[in-house]
Amino acid sequence: MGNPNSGKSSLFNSLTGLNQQVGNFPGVTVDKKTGSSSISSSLTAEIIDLPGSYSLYPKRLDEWVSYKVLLDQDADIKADVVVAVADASNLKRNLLFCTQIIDLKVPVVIALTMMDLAGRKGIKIDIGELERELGVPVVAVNPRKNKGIAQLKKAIEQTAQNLYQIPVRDFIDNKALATSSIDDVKQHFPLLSDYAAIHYLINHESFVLSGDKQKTIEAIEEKNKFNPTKTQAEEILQRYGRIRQIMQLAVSEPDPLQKSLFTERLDNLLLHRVWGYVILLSVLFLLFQSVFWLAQFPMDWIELGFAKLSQAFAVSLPDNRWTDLLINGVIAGIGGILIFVPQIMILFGLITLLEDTGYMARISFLSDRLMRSVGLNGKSVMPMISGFACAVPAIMSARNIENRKERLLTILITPLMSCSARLPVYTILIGLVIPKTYLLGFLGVQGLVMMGLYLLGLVMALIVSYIAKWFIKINEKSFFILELPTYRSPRWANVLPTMISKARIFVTDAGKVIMIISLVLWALCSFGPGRRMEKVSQQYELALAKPGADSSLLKKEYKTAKLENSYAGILGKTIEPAIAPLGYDWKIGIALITSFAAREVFVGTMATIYSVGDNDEGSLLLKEKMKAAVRPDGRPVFNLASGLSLMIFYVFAMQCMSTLAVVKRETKTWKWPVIQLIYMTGLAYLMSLLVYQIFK
Ligand SMILES: Nc1nc2c(ncn2[C@@H]2O[C@H](COP(=O)(O)OP(=O)(O)OP(=O)(O)O)[C@@H](O)[C@H]2O)c(=O)[nH]1
Ligand SMILES: [Mg+2]
Repeated sequence: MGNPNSGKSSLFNSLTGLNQQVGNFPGVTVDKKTGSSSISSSLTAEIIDLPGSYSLYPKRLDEWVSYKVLLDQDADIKADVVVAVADASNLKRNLLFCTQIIDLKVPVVIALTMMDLAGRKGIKIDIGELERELGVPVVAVNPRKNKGIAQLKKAIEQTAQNLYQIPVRDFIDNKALATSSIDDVKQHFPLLSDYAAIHYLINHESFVLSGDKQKTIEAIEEKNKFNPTKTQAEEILQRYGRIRQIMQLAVSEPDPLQKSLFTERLDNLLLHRVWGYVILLSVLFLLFQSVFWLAQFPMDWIELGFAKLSQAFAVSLPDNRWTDLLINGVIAGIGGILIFVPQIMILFGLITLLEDTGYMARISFLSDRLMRSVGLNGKSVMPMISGFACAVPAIMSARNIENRKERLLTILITPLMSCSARLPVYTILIGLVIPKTYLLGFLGVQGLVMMGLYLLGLVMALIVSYIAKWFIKINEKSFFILELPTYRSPRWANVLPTMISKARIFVTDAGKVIMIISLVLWALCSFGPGRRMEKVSQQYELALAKPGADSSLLKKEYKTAKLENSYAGILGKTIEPAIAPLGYDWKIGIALITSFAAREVFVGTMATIYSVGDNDEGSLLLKEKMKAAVRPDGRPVFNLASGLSLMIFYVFAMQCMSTLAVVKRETKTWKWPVIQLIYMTGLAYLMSLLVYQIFK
């Protein structure tokens, strides 16, 4: 446990060897995460990483997670030892939470992180003295460098074996706060400490207690006229009084005015009222340009590699159904997934850099005013930016927004941010219909369009929020308090593993879905209702058998006819009337249906549809195949109008089951995911219609 951004997850990773997400931003962890660590040769511990909290007065959802564990209200977790992580460079504030935990009379070890930063600030901490004052073991650690971990494990082991006495004296005068109430509560709950009893009085409604016990506590409150607000305020005052004494004894701090820190000097520029925004925009611009530009090389290699591979198989294997399945089902599917790995890795590498240095928190700060004007909060920025990666974790990270209305709005608009699953769709369509030219010699038009699509999602998110805020009736006071972390050099050793792990998640999670859908699709494209397929094959076999027939043309027609009469074709044809006004034909219709569960399936579907029954002729590259596709009247299927319309559709449409599921989980009702599905799909349809009709 500990304050946000104090290094808990880093320590968790050091102890367990796992790779829990770490970032220089308060509120990275929003749920509990478990791992195991061998503490000594005879003791293995289950370590639980928890969300950060500033005090034992939980407001945000993620703070409740930790609070429940500490007060023994979590059904799954009973903590034997609490490791309270305290940021040594902000010790005073961190001690508030630490002393609260100690007063609960649970076994505690304090892990002091950021000693290096404290040293740089000129802060000197007498650890022995601090230990004496707090009455619990204190160990200096640096989880970034794996320092002090052995000592910490030792302290954990000894605490678990009860080698330390739990301090008897409280840091505050609990009795003075609520004398008779505490005694009354303890009559019914004899095992509680005085301080825990106060928390029973304040928060018992959220505890798992029988109806009788609830009534008992309420009666006690009533009888003693217990005033929670006053008690809290009084407690904080007393605690800070005591912490001041401890600090005087154990810590020497230089005059804060004397030394202006690197972070402060940098913030003068990066948070400047003009330059701050100029720099912010340039950073974002560079981010997207590099994603597009850097990734294009490995993407070309992967695409070509797969094309070569399927060609090799086509030549060497017998021409039958199974070869077709291998080449056009399996290989097309895998290739369709792997090609996006470079872009995903580069995007995440760069975002990790921004998070690690601490600049991400500044982005929140800079954009709070804009966010506020549309009903959001500076803290909505972090979920929105994570939304560029994937809406699922992004929506969960909205838990650290205090205000319920702002949190709900953030959840509603986050899926409009272009997630990594849309990237494949954008990439292939841009490559298809946007010329590869440069403005002023260096601004790539394709890159600009890509950035435009991302911006479009972002701007629409703000507009939707502005409109939706009038319809959501929750009245709560809103505020924006965000701790600006100190700038740190990124952990380079962490950037590559993060990139790899994101790629792996994409390949395995999305990959599974894409693979399965590709295989199902291959079957749907290859088979059809018996009679219809038979009729088609009879008709073409006859025509082909005729002497002097143009066999290559006939063969092509035959293939198209087979696809049209397959199950997939029939499905696509059925919805064609609805999507024709958007410029889509029935083949795209099939892709819209299959990608309903997950957007990234679009490209795999295209790959399958355009290659079924097509092993040896024409170009190998999907892009070329799509480029060559024509409508019955001879016009190309993918031109500027239909390409743009399709891109716009994917910017807005809610094509993701996982997102709907997580929104249901976070809002605890089906109402919001349903609203989201309807408004996003409606928006997508209207905007694509508009774009197609304009560019047609
Ligand atoms: N200089 C320095 N940086 C550290 C140390 N420990 C952790 N960090 C950095 O502090 C930042 C926050 O670390 P996290 O482990 O994500 O913090 P957390 O407590 O889990 O944060 P939340 O999940 O947001 O509550 C990261 O950038 C770490 O690399 C340390 O001892 N010294
Ligand atoms: Mg964390």
